Amino acid sequence: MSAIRNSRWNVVLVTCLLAWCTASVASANDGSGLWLNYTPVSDNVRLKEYRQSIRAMVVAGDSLTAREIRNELRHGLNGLLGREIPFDAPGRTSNALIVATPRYFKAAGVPPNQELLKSLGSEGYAIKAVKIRGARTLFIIANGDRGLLYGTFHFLRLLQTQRPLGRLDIVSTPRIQHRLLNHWDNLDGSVERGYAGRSLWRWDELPSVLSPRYREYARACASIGINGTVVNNVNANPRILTPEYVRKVATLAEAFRPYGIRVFLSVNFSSPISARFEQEGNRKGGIGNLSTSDPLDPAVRAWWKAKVSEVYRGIPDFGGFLVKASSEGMPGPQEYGRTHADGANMLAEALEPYGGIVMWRSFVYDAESDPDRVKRAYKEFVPLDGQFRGNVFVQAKNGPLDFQPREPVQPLFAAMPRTPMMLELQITQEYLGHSTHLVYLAPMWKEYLQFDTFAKGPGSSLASIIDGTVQKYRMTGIAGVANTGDQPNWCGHLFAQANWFAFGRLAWDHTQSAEDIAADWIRMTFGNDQRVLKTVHSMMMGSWEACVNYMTPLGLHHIMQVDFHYGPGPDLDTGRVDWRSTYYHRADSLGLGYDRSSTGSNAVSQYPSLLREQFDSPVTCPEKYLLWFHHIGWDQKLRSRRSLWEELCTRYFTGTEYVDTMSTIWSSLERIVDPAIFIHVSKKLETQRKDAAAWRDTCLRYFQRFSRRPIIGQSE
Ligand code: GCW
Repeated sequence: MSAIRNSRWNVVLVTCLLAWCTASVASANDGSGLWLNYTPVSDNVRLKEYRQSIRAMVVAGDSLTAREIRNELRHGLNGLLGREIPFDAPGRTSNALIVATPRYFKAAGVPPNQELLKSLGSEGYAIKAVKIRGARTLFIIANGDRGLLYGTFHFLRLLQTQRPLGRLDIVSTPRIQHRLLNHWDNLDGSVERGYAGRSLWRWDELPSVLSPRYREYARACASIGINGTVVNNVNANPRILTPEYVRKVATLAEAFRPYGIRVFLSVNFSSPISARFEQEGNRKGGIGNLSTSDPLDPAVRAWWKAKVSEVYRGIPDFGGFLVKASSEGMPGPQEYGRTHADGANMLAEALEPYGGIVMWRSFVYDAESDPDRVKRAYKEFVPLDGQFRGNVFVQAKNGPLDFQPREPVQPLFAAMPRTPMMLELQITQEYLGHSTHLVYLAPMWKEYLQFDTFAKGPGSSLASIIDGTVQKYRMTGIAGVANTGDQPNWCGHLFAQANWFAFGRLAWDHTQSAEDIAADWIRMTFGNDQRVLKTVHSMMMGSWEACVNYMTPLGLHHIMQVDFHYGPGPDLDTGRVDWRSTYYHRADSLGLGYDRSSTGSNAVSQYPSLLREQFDSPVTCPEKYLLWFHHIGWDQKLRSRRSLWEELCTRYFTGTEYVDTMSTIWSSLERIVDPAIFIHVSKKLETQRKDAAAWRDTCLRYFQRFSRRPIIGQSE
């Protein structure tokens, strides 16, 4: 009897356990939905308003993009409003959401304002609440499908963030034309500086197998306004241009196309050279049959023209080439005594008939040209201004060194009035704690975008240079080095998704604030709970400054581990101190910092007047760049009235304490946020705390060898 009872109990127990497991599996949030979760609207007043306003939908047209718009609205509104909203036949104009181009509105007897349409261009949109013949209607209007797609995502965002719809009157157009992700993904599936798993592109399965992630990727990009992607690493494998790989890339392009994402490729400058050369121990081996890739050689030019036409046969809307040449061992025109302009122009000429562009990177630092690395790109490129063909961008990183936690702006941006400059930001956190540290990057990007370059006197922010306002560029562009990989949550750290999101939003409109973008991301990711919003927002907003403080305060730079770029460079246990750290920080018994003033390396001379003078004097130089431009005595007093040494200690402690605080306040959300997400973030924060403390202790103990002063453990 009892045995039977026991076995019954076991069955019940097992059933319960199974049910519990299934439920927890179903509810476990792995972050794969990104900011497009479409969870039910929690505010009942809003929910009622939305349900009343959207009784039906009309999406005009039947293009692939129109179909995706329909899918998105169906899926989004289902989730948000908890009910199926029917699609109505064209003609309906009341209590409906109408997504259509001007043709539809004309046919419905409500011709749209011509001036508005003109201002929208090919990608802009308007979202309006209007009364048509006495009935209330919401409409999204754009001149083409892509505008409608962006407008649709904006509309859904309004619902996700629970905004009122009654007086909607939004007009939005992108300030920058080319808004690209740059993937440093290799053909073997690895990702250079990638911290979220392997590449999203499964080269070995393409073109026959189509991962559902391709579509999801394009959808996520489109939702934030990104319109192009360079799918392979700038350290480009020449094989990307073989017919085999072009077919694979064409399949990706097809998956991305409905979402308005154009594909671009990084190319290797030696591509036309025969592989035979590689076999002979010459690393320049490419995929062609030539013995040179001299850009002025007619055979080389013909090779590129034929190759480009082959690419366009497979991918008719192909975007163009990104090139890293004569940089970090990559081949380039200089090997043949030619200039960057010669190289870029050869490719540009081949691409021009198809409307393709070249993005020629300025990340060069040939040691011969100057002992100070940060000066080298400017020296090589400024003399070439005006020599590039019309479809060439020069693409420069935000700072003159290399994606450091903080740098002053790359002076090249102010010095190329006749060459469209494209800005390259890094979303992947190569130098900012990989996918382990929570660092919200939008405040950093805003600092760069708002940085006054003085290109044409005061008021020449970097943003107004790259959006073409200052120099009247014929084309404009911005790129972000992607932080995506094949991990379920795409970016490794849930909070790293916010950086992908923020990059897209700023690329579309750089005037948006980092605060507003963070608030949107939090609401769209975690829901609209005020406590979560406030807590998470406060964590994010100071996280970058904290990272600067615990890694490289006061203008310090490149003192991280060689190659890995994660922890601090000095290794106190072995006593081995990498040369590069000494090179960049110049610590000695007198003080700390790299003297780039007019009496030092004179890097300040590359900045326009006013900025130059400001940076040149340690008195007027902003403290955040102090040790970037100056060698400062250990006892010199700073603005806080503390000595340099005391200030350094204070900054390191302030940075680490911020991480401790993030960790504490995150714990307060334990029962409020999804348990899986809670654990995921808690673990990351725990590691970040340890890492930040290691940064502080290693750096201070290391610098102490020079300063010979006690470490003062206090923060602000
Ligand atoms: O920051 C450095 C990285 C390299 C990268 C290079 C570049 C793709 O350490 O990994 O190579 O910059 O931007 O070309």
